[in-house]
Amino acid sequence: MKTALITGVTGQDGSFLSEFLLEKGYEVHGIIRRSSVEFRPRIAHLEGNPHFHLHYGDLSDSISLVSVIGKVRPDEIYNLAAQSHVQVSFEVPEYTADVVATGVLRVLEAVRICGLTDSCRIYQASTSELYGKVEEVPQSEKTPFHPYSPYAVAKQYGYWIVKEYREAYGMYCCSGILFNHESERRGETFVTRKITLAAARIAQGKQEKLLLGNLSAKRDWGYAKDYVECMWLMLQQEKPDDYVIATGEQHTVREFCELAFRYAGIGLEFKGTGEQEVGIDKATGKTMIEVSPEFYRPTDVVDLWGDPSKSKRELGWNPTKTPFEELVKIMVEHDMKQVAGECR
Ligand code: NAP
Ligand code: F7E
Repeated sequence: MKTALITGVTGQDGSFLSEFLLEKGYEVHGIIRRSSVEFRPRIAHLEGNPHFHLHYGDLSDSISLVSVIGKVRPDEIYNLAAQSHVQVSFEVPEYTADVVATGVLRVLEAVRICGLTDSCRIYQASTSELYGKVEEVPQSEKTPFHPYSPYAVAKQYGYWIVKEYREAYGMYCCSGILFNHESERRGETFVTRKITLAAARIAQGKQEKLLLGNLSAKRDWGYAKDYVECMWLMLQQEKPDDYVIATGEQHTVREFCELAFRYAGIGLEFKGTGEQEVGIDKATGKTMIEVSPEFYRPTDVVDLWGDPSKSKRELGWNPTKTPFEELVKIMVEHDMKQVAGECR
């Protein structure tokens, strides 16, 4: 039986990955932070499982990492912990750098200190945000990076330090360059979940309007549940390498809104441009969506589109298992039920 340690176990990806590894027969350990609220909704259903174990720790605290890694002695580490919100990274850049950049170094060094250099395989959660102000479309493993936010600059350090430890110490560590992946467990301030929750609330008369930022930003959105399989596949290869994980399809925020509202029973039509653009209910003429500069970023990434050829070819992964339409449907159906149970 293999042992895996997941940092960021309470997050969207950490929760799906825990389920995936438990099903594969792994002993799964996760690192959690102390919080004043001891309820972890995404993994509550796993707590109590005899093969699922939680340890307190923090990516900003080397001692806790050495202590947990030394105790668990994992075969595989999935480093998913991060301050993962791009817009928030402009407000807390130093903290973001500490966790997202130096945090990766701390995990790698903890593995060395614990004498696991030759036995422990490490997955690093890299990101399409590395391409930032993109230098070509679509983006592949060969596309140059141009990070465009404090979050992305910190992730670039994580990417390079993983590559460095691979070459300097022969460690089996690799980066998954994952494009946006979403789900019914996505944090509520990321644009997709903000839209599906708002569509559900508006359809049920619990919210008047939705305020959004850049409606023209384009993303390659996949389903998180499919993406965690790739993290595992990357650690099962003969040699460590870096892979782009994406669907190969691109949509705008505006298109995501149209589809989500359609699944919630509202036909939307967009009118106007820039800050004057509005999304109108075609049936009633009522404004459902407005643009608010509050959600603009000092620098915004607007053209992400991944080329998953290498992961398809070498990992045997299917990038279109859950098509875009299906992803939006899963999220809206979930949120229609969640909102129906909410107080007004
Ligand atoms: P998420 O839902 O925001 O989860 C982040 C996780 O990191 C949470 O478990 C959080 O714990 C934990 N964390 C934050 N700061 C920490 C710290 N200082 N020490 C220990 N744990 C800490 O993120 P996600 O969407 O699952 O993404 C997982 C990883 O993939 C992240 O590294 C993200 O940057 C990266 N990524 C995500 C995407 C995407 O589209 N989802 C794409 C590419 C890369 P709390 O619950 O205590 O806050
Ligand atoms: O923004 C635009 C916004 O916050 C997507 C993280 O998981 O994926 C995620 O980062 C786009 C941006 O995700 C709103 O300007 C418009 O262009 O959902 P998001 P993100 O920034 O792409 C990458 C791959 C990661 O690595 C990150 O960890 O949507 N947008 N209006 C908006 N975005 C938000 N959040 N809120 C709005 O109202």
